[in-house]
Amino acid sequence: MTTVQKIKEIEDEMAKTQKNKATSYHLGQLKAKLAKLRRELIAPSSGGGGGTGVGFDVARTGVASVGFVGFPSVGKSTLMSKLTGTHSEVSAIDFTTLTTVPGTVKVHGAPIQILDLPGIIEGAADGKGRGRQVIAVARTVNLIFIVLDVLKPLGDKKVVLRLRVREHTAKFLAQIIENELEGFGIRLNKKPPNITVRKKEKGGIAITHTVPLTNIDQDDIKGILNEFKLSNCDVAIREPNATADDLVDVIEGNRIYIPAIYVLNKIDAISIEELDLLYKIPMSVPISSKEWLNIDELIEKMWESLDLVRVYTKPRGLAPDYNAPVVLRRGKCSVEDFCNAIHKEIAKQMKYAIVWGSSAKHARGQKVGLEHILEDEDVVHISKK
Ligand SMILES: Nc1nc2c(ncn2[C@@H]2O[C@H](COP(=O)(O)OP(=O)(O)OP(=O)(O)O)[C@@H](O)[C@H]2O)c(=O)[nH]1
Ligand SMILES: [Mg+2]
Repeated sequence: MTTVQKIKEIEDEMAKTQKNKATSYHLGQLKAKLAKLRRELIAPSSGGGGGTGVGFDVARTGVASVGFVGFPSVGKSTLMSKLTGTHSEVSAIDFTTLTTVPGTVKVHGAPIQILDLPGIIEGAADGKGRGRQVIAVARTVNLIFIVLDVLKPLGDKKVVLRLRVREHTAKFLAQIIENELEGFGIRLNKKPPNITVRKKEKGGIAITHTVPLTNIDQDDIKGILNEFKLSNCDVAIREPNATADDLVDVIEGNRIYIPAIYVLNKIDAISIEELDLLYKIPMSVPISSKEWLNIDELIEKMWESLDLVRVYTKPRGLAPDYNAPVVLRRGKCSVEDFCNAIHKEIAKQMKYAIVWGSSAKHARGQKVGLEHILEDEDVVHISKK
């Protein structure tokens, strides 16, 4: 039996098993088994559908990257070509794009790399088409655009029906793509769960929680730990409404948490009433890449999601240079990171820095050291030894 078949079998068994006190432990075990099989699929050495991003990955430029993921012919390449000015083949035929096509767009002075990817289909994570290579590249980006075609697959439905159906279909199609990414260890618009599992030499299992356990019980937890052969460990749950999946994610540990925006494309071909409904879908931006509608909102949302920190340099006695910010990533935006982004020698030569802006304590500027954390649009002067 192939890994994909084994996964299918466990999924079927889980669907058949009603969750109650008597089955909790067993369901926990099945969840853990599923995660282990999925790990086999992600591993580069496994067969069926090719390895990871080999041949699909491209040189990385810019401070952050955005990957376009979606079914074929939804308009990913049209959007990428127009955003970046880089040519990526467009056609009405499915699977036009065959590999990663990189381009760059400048947003608020920051160069952002855009990766146009081949279309994926349901079953991609299990090795259908080039899905796994595509998703392997998606694992490495800072933001994912899930691009959807709002016209599909409702072309021939009656108008009245279409109105309500569009909203549901868009959500449904988004879910299929999301499942494929999840199957590959990508978690969208989520933070790592606040759960710790600490292995010990002996002493058995101790479970503590600072929040009520609403979606998981002690038996689920024990079932999962047993399947992972964790017989001596401390489990601490601080995540409100933690699920069995959250626990499995923490134990497996190779999950990647990436923000995502649902890009609902081709709104040039729908009515205003339909558009109103699409606006209700969370984390989404309706656009038309062909007619260039609402692209400004998309770029703004992209900028917010990337959460970048622009820092302006101020030479002694001169005004800050607002045209060329040093762009840093949140979580890597100390004065030291700022120095290193300019030149690796600067941090060593620095005596102190003066910072103006939201991270500074007072408006006249604050004297700080290398460890100071900068905020977006701060101005920094480096004083050398
Ligand atoms: N009406 C309309 N058609 C669009 C829009 N954007 C793209 N299209 C059309 O949709 C078709 C597919 O566009 P592509 O950009 O090649 O789609 P893709 O997602 O890159 O497709 P693959 O590379 O095969 O995955 C082309 O015929 C485009 O002209 C849009 O905003 N509105
Ligand atoms: Mg394409």
